[in-house]
Amino acid sequence: MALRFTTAGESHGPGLIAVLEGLPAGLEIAPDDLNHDMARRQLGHGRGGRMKIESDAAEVTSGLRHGLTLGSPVALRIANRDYRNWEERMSPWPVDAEIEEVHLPRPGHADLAGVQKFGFTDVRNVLERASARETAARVAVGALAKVLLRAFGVEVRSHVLQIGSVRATEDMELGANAFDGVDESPVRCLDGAASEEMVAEINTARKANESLGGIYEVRAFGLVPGLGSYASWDSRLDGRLAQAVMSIQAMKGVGVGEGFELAGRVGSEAHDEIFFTEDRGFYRETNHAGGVEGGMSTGDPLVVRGAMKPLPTLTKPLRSVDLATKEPAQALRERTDSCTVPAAAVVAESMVALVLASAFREKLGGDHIDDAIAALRAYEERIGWRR
Ligand code: EPS
Repeated sequence: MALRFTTAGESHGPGLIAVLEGLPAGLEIAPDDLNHDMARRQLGHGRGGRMKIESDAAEVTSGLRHGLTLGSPVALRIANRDYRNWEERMSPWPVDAEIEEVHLPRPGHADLAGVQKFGFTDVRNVLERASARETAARVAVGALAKVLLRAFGVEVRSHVLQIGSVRATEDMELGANAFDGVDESPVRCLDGAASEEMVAEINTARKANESLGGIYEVRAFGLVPGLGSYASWDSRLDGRLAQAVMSIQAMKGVGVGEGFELAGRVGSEAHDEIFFTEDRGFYRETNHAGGVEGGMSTGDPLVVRGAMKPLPTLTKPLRSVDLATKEPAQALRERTDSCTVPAAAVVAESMVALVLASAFREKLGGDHIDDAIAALRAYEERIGWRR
């Protein structure tokens, strides 16, 4: 059984829904497991006015009883508090009021290709679903995946490496504990000096009606070798991670380990040599590969990076064309965030957690969490895994 999830919901509609299938029974979940990550996603310097309206919390409507999973689909609902300001414009049912259509597609957004594809005249039919508001639902199910991973001894963490032109110092050796204070940085960056420069760069960009992108990194600790498989293209762990992270709104690049940097190295400096001692079993002293070889986890920390473009909703809009008149016009001008890289890193944690949790489910099976843990112990024993 793999994990599967789907989300539904428009940004200014009544709310978001997520359904997660494939959790084993008997997994203990607390409300804070969900709401803590949902609150983390709302933070970060550079968010706009919407985050003052929303205070995300997930209502569980199925799949849990008295704090334990039932092995049935878990359904979650997150209300959009802003819906009260949009009821007529976003009503699921016909309304008497005249609703003005949006005809000014934003370059870089789903707007133009979306109306062409679905045959709409109103860009709002596209932008409401294309909006990154949807990531609140992903984080809710991702939080459940993290609870499952924790039962297997796995932690998923993230930090921001770059915002605009400011790059933090990098350290491939960072362990899980290094991330403990990361949410205290307003940009979720572990490098204090870079953190301050990032905040300043966001402030400058905001004053100039600009937006900023950046790069974040997700790491997962406590894995075992052999999650995913080399045997079929679509079971490769790195391919699945790339799709999961790339599917987050505004992503333009994903790397595993040292990713694109490896392309310019000679082979002897790109790979992680293998050693063995009775004490440690098989181990490597470097992790250029970011914990994946041949589409499988190696058991070393997983390192996945995502590159996010600057948000395409701008307070000083770019040139576009009015869909109704075909005349040149400025793109839609809307309330917006100026930088959401810190939040995107939290979303990427969730997506990575969902892929890893699914790979564990495929490998270990089990209807009850205790079956899955017993299968994990048996596997660790078989391969002599000592971490
Ligand atoms: C978003 C635009 C902004 C963001 C939104 C994503 O929303 P609004 O148009 O309501 O101001 O705040 O993000 C969220 C609502 C969220 O929860 O992250 C967009 O166009 O993608």
